[in-house]
Amino acid sequence: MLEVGDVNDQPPLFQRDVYTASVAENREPGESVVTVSATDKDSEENAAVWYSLLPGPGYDFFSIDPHSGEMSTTSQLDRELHQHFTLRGYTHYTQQLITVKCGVCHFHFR
Ligand SMILES: [Ca+2]
Ligand SMILES: [Ca+2]
Repeated sequence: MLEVGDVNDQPPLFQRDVYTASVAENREPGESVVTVSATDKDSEENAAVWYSLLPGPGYDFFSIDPHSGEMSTTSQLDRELHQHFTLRGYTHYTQQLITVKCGVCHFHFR
């Protein structure tokens, strides 16, 4: 029997190029914003995906979980200072860049 091993020949691909999200101002840091997702058609470790944000304006207000792709805030946002952010995300194995557009909305009292 010849065992056929998987070769890491498939790059992770995002399902979308642009994600839009909104987050309310004055929330505690750690507020979930959006979860981005890329899939890789290889097997097991060859299908691992690591997510990152590209350094740029406003990116220090957000962090991304490298495994889950969940983006969250790292500090409170003030709509009077920032009404929206445009962030770029990528995976470590491809050059594909995604755009995450995040609006900051007013807190709604309920
Ligand atoms: Ca493969
Ligand atoms: Ca792969």
